[in-house]
Amino acid sequence: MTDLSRPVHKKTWHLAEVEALFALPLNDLLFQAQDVHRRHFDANTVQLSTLLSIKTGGCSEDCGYCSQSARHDTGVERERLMAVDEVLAAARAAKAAGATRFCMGAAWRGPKDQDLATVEGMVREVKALGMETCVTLGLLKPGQAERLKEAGLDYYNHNLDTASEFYAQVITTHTHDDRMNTLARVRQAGIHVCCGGIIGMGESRRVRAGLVMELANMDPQPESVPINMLVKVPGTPLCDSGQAGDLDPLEFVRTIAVARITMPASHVRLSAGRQTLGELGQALCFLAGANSIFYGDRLLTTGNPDADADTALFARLGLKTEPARGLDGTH
Ligand code: SAM
Ligand code: DTB
Ligand code: SF4
Repeated sequence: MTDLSRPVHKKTWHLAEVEALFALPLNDLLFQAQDVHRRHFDANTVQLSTLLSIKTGGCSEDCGYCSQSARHDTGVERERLMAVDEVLAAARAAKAAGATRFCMGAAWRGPKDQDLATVEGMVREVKALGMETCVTLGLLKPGQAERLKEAGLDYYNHNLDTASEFYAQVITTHTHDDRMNTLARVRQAGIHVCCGGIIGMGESRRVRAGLVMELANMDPQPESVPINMLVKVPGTPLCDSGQAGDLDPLEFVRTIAVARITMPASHVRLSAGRQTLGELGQALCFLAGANSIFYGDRLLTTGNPDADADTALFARLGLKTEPARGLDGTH
């Protein structure tokens, strides 16, 4: 099992190298990805995280894929920040269903200090259940990551979403550099980094390779790398404009494999899009080196396979689930 506390040093990836991986015959790419996967992980074990939207909709940002932007008319109802006891009830249910990590997401550009105090309470209580904790709250100001660390936060999710060259075509209210600054603050505070992106937004293969290259060149590499397939939500610019087009699901499988090869010790999470991929598509993603999923019948505002369907799929594939870590973050 990999030791997340040990710095993993690695090569610098160049765009042409990452593009060359994408261009391999699929069988060769999957073979390489499996080889790398088996050298770093048990190939038949998957980690389960359950998501909860603790503050929904009404976000100031204009992310072109997002159902929760106040600028997009998607029918998502705005909800205020949840109370700690409601969050705790959901975390208990997730634990009982077999999740080891509980991820709390808020539709904010970034947290206000007062709201952060409430989230700190959530982190403390979820951690006390014996679960790993993760939050995704947007951009952090100096000092906020330290407060979360102090509350017991294990992971902060903050995605690059797409390569820097394509960023402004998807989001204009903040920049790729703003995201990098928050990631540096999270790392500096000693919190594990969960950072990935979205595939299927109408980007080229070069952009997909650029995203993976940027993730793989972080030093240290993110411990967790969620790869999302765009969920097309009516009312969002990426859905309504038709810009996203239809992604070949094998291109998504390739992206997982390239992430696995370039980030050998990271958990690569098969994230949004599992309902679209279906069971054979998901099986290919596991073969390509995905070893983590979001577990539970909702992501933030959209659907996800239900727990029974996942249990049945794991049984068919002979997959086991990763046991919970100790409260100190070690195995
Ligand atoms: N507001 C915070 C932020 O932007 O970091 C946290 C929540 S935001 C919804 C978390 C991530 O969900 C985004 O960075 C994006 O990668 C993913 N996401 C949101 N909507 C999506 C969609 N329609 N399809 C796929 N992924 C999506
Ligand atoms: C991530 O990379 N994917 C998750 C989690 N991090 C927060 C969110 C997916 C959201 C999909 C669209 C929705 O349900 O609103
Ligand atoms: Fe807001 Fe996050 Fe959605 Fe962007 S992705 S609109 S920051 S909730």
